[in-house]
Amino acid sequence: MDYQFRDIEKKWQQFWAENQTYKVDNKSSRPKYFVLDMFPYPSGAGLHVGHPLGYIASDIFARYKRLKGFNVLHPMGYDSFGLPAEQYAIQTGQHPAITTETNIARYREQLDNIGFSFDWSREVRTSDPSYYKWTQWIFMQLFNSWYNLDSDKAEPISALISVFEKSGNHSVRAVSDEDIPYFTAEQWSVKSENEKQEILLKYRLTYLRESTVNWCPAMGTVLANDEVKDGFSERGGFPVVQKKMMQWSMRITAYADRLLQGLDSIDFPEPLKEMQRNWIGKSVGAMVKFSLSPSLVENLGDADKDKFIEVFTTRADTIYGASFLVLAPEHELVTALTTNAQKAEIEEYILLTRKKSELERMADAKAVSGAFTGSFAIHPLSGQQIPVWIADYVLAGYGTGAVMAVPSGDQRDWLFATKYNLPIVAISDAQQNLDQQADPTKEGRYINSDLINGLSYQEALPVLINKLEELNAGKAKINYRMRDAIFGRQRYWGEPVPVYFKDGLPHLIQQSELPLVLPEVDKYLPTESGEPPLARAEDWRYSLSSEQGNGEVYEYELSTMPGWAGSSWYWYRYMASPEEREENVFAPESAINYWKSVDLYIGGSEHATGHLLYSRFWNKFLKDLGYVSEEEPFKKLINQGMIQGRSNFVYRIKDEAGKGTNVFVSHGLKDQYLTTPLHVDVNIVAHEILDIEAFKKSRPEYEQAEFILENGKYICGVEVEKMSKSKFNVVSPDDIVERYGADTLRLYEMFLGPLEQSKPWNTNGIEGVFKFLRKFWKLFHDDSFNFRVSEDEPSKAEYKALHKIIRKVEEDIERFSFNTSVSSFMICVNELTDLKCTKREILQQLVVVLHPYAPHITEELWVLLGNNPGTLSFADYPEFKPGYLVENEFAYPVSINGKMKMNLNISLSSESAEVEQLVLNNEDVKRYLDGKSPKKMIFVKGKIINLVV
Ligand code: ANZ
Repeated sequence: MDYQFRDIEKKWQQFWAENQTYKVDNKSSRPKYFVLDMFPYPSGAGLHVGHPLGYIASDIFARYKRLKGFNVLHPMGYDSFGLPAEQYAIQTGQHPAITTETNIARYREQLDNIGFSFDWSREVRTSDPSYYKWTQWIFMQLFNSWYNLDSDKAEPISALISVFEKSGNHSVRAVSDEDIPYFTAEQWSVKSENEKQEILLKYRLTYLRESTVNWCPAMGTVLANDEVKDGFSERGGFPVVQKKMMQWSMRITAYADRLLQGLDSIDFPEPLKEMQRNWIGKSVGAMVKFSLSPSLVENLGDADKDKFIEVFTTRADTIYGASFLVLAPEHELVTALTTNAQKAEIEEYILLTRKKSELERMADAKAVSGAFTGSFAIHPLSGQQIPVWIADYVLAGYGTGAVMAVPSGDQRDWLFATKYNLPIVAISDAQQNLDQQADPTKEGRYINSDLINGLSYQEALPVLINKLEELNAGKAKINYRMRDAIFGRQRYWGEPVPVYFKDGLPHLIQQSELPLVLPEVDKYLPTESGEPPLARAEDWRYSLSSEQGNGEVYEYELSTMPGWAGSSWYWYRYMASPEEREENVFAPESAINYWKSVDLYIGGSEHATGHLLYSRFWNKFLKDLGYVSEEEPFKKLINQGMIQGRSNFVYRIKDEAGKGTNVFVSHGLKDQYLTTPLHVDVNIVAHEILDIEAFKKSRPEYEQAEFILENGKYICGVEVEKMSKSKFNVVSPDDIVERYGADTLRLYEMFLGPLEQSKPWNTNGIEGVFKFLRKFWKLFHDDSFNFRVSEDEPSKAEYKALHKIIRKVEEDIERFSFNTSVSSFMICVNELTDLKCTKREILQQLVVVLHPYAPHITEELWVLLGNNPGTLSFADYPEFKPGYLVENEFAYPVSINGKMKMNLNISLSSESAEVEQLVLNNEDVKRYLDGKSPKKMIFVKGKIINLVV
C-alpha cells in the first residue's frame, strides 16, 4: 500500500494511549532523564504552528533518550489560572473553570494529533484544587520562614523566635524590612502577641508591605510592569496609574546573590543569563547620610527632627562634587522639607510624576525635570549647605530613593544642573572643561580635599568610605536593582491565599485545612466599593476550630495569587506518579529524590526574567528547608525561536477622494495606482498567487470585486509579522496534519531552521518533506506497494550510507541541531534509493534512527519488519561503527615522468613494494611504458604514484 499516513497515525496514537506507552516509573535500572516543556496557558484560540516548535524538539530529544537507554520523564500540563478566562467570564458570565476546561480539551486534542510521547498520567493543571493545595502549602512555608544571613539560608521562623526569647534581635543578621527597632529578650517577652506578630511579619519571606503598584481602575486590578505599555494596560488599553497599596510580597531579594552565583553553574543561553544579571542588578556602593540644615530642623515636627537624608551611591569617590541632593517625588521626607514658598510648585510636579510609569521615567534621561523643595542639607565632609530638589529621574523603589547629585560625574545630574543653574564642581585634575559631563575620575587625580588630593579613583574610594564610617555618616553597601516580588492580584481566577486576618494582622489557616478552595461568586468583578471579587463570595470567612478558639470568625484575604505562583514549582508535581500524588509531594523519600531536577527545559525567551527567576527562587527556598535536593531546578535550558506569520496582502485601488474602490491590483503593478494594502487570509494564497474565487466568496463585499492581473494571475504581497488572528496569517497545525500528517509536520517544523532562531512560517517546502516520507516508505515496498525486504548481506556502500546517518543524527541531536538531521535523512534515503537497497539489516536500523522525528511511520514499519508485538520506543539506538566509513581504497593518480596517465584503485593498506608489483603488472601501465622499465617509483601513500622512466 502507498503511504497512508492518516490510518497509520491514528492507529499509533491509539496504541500509545491504550498501552500507556510513555507512562514512566519512578523506579528503574535505567538512568533517569527529565525533559520538560514550558506548559501552555490554554487560550481560546488553540495552538498555531508556532506553539509546537519547542514541543517537537523536546519530543525528539525525549524519544532519542529512550532509545539511548534512559528512563525518560516527559510530561505536559496546563498553566490554567489566568486573565483571558477571567475577562471572558466578566463579559459572558461563564465560570472561568468551564472556559478553561473547554480550552484544555481542545489543546489536548491538538497535542495528541502531533504524536507527542507525553506521560499524560502525570498531567497537571494549576487551577485544580489538588494542585494548588501545594502552591498554598509553599506559601505557608514561606510565611513561616526568615532568611538568616549568617547561615545564608532560609530557616523556620520558630528558630528566630527562640533567638528573640534568648537574646533579643541585636545579633540577628537577616534579610528583613529596614525599620525594625532593636529589642532585648526582656523587651520581647513583655510584648503583646500582636506586637510580636507585627515584628515577625518584617522578617517573614512572604509579608505584607505598602508598595507602589500599577493600578488599573477600569480592570480593578494591579498589573505587572510588563502588562503596562505607555501608561495603558496591554490588554484592553485602559489607563494605569501608580498607587500605594498593601500587598503580599515575596522576599526574593534575600536570594539575589545566590540567584547570581547559580547562573555560573547552569547551562542557559548566555543572553538569558545576562538578562537575569541585569535584572538582579548587583551594585557595590555606599550609603551616605546628609543631615538637615539647622534652620530647617527648627521648623520640623517632632517626628522628623532626628531625620536625615540617606543616599545610595556607587561613586562615593565623587562626594566632593556633590553640589545638591535629589529625592524621588514619592520620598517620605518631601512634604516635611517643602517650604511654603515652594509648596505649589512641588505639588504640581508630584502630580505630573504620577502619570508616568517607571519605564518612562528611566527612558526620559535626556529631558530631566524637577522642582526645588526650598530646603538645604549639609554635606557630611565639607559641611556646606546644599539644596534639596525632587526629580522623577530618581526612582522611589531603588536604593534609598535619594541621590547625591554630582554634575561633574553623572550625565543626568549634569543635565539637571545645567537646566536649573545649579553649581557644577570639578573633582579631578582631568576636568578642565566642564562644558559637558565627562567621566573625571578614571584617569585623573582628585582635587578639592586634603583627604584625597592627588589620589586615583582606586585609592580614593576606600579612604572616603573609611572616613564616612568614622564620622558615622555612611557605610559600604551592596544594592540590588531587583525588588521583592509583589504576590497578589485583586482578581478572581487565581489561588486563594491561605490567610485570615485577626486584629488587622495576617494568620495562616491550618495546614490540614488545605486546599482553601476558590469560592463561588455572583460576578467576576470588583465590588462597588472597589474590593476584589472574592469579597462577593458568601461566607468567605474563617472560623477557628474548637481546639484553636471558640468559634470566632475572621475575614479571609481577598486577593489571589499572581500568575507566576503555580508555575514556580510545577516540575516537582510531575515527579510524583499518580499513585504518589495523595502523599506529601515534598516528603523526604518522595519521587523528588529520584528525579532531582530537570535535565532539559525548552521554552520561550519571554520568560527570561519572570518565570525563570521566580522558579529558581522557590527552588532555592525549598532546598533550604530540605524539601528538594538541588540548588538549581533546570540544568539546561534552550529557548526556541518564534515562528512568525507570513502575511499576504492584496492592494485595493483608491479613488481620487481616497476612498477604497472594489478593484484590486496585482503586486507587481501596484505602484501605478493609489492603493491600500489589505491583509488577506493566507489559506487562500498558494505560492503568492491568490485564489480569486475563494477571495470573492470570503466576504459579501468582495463578491463583485475586479482584478488587474499580471500574466493572468493575481500576485499577493508578502510580509513577515507576528502570527495573529488579526493579520489573517495564522496557520493551524490541525490543517497541516490533516493534509500531510503529523510526521511531516514534525519534520517540517524542524527543517525550517535552527531551533533557537525565529523564522517565518512558509509552507512552500512542505511538499518536499512529505515526498521524502513517501520515498522512505517506498524503500520497504516493491512497485506494486507490496512490503518486501531482503535478508541479503548489504554492500559496503549501503553500510556506509547507514552509518553516516547513525553518526550524524546522534551528533545533531546531542547538539540540539535538529534541522541539519532532516536534510541528512533526505540524502540518506536518496542514496539508498539509488542503490536500490532493500536489505533488512540496513532498513531496520534506519527506522530506529528516524523514529524520534517521525514516530508514526517508523512504528508501522517496525511492525511490518516483523517486530511484533509492540513499539520501537524502547529499542536500542543503533551503534555507530566507524569501520564502515573508512575509505579503504584509493584511486591513485599514476603519472609517468610527471604526466598523469590514469587512476588505479589500490588498497590504502598496501605498502610500497606491493604497490610497485601491482602497478608494473597492470596492463595499461605496461602499454604506456612500452617495454621500458622505470628507473624508480615515487610513492606517497594516499596521494600519488609517479614512475620515472
Ligand atoms: C553619585 C554618583 C556620581 C553616581 C557619579 C553615579 C555617578 P547603579 O549602578 O545602577 O546601582 N542612584 C542611586 N539611587 C537612585 C535612584 N533611586 N534613582 C536613580 N538613580 C539613583 O547606580 C547607582 C547610582 O545611581 C548611584 O551613584 C546614584 O548616583 C544613582 F559620577 O551617586 B551615583
